[in-house]
Amino acid sequence: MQELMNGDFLKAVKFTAEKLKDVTREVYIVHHNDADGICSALILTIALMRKGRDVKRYCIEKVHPKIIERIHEGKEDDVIIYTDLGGLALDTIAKIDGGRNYIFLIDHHPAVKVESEKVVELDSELLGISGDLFISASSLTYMVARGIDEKNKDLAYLAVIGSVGDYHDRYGGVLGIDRLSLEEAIRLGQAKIKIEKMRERYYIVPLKNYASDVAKAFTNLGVVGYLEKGYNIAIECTLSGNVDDAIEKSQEYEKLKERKFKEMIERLKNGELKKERYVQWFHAKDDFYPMGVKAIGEFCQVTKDMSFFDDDKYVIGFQNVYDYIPDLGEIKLNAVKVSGRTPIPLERKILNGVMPGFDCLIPEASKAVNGFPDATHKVAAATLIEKGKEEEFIRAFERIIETSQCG
Ligand SMILES: [Mn+2]
Repeated sequence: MQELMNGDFLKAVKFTAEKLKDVTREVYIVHHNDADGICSALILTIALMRKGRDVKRYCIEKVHPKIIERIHEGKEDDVIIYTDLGGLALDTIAKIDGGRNYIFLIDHHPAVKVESEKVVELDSELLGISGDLFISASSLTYMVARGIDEKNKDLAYLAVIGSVGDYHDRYGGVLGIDRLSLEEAIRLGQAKIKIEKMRERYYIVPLKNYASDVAKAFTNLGVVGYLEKGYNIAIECTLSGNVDDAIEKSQEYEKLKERKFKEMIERLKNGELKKERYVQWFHAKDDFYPMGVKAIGEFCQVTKDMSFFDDDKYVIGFQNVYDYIPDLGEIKLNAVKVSGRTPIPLERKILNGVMPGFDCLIPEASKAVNGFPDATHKVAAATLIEKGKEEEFIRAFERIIETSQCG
């Protein structure tokens, strides 16, 4: 598989693996709560377990300075690996750590470059491989695991599940390095390709289920069951080789989500949706529990074109960030997650340049209330603001449109 990859990438993978190979320190894995993050954590956990290392994991939704502080607090000369998140925050992570520990980043998201003796940064985007399509965090950790020990090649099926979890099969099948993980899994008899409606589906032999079903279940457990540590069910079931229980539990969470979303829709129809001149907004407060803050974005996405929303107004949803991280305990974040979406007619106006996009509106409105813009695209965006500043945020948002500050 090596002759197909660029030299710098392979070198960086090898370097990371060499550094992890004979580690004798305490190892902590910080990972994202979706299927790709869960599979990345699994691959690293198993690879290090096989080296006789016991690892501790922290599953988080987002990197936030207060969360980083808590993770690094009291640790000295330990190894802390961030995977499937952290790329853009690596400078903050390194700064908060202050050189006390060895930090590894194994990520496929855009990242800032950090040069430090105690930081090992393996980010596919920085090495010219698109993490959006050609390599999942799981495929990347899989390459590292193989570098740690050749016998870890039998973790290929986990890389396939992670890749499918990030929808890297959206053009009909997985591509690039994800494809190499898949081919390895096929060679080892772990995966079989089935063509269904012009698309590939991957049957994962050791787990007796399709990758897409396992991935969906893992993301559900991690996201909908976040505050109840649903991700641990995914991890334990995979380690025991029986994911049927994980799939069943995830279906319960799926039902819970549907019920919560339905209740919220009713409330919005019954007057909880506030309409301003350009914006229509609502606050889910703590009512999506135990779902993490991804819930508000998903809710806006699935409801934005329903008839109770005006089709020419921006949709803004707020959800309280819990002051509690399941693996870390209480952390006073005092924050609210803001999600923005647009009904299709407004989306067209934005894409035609008639109305400003969230890519300008959200960062600008966040700035007005000292928020942290997160992911901002033209027609979908998210940010974190301080609790209590919701109305001020909406006023700033309206004002920015009114004064054509965003064109
Ligand atoms: Mn990912």
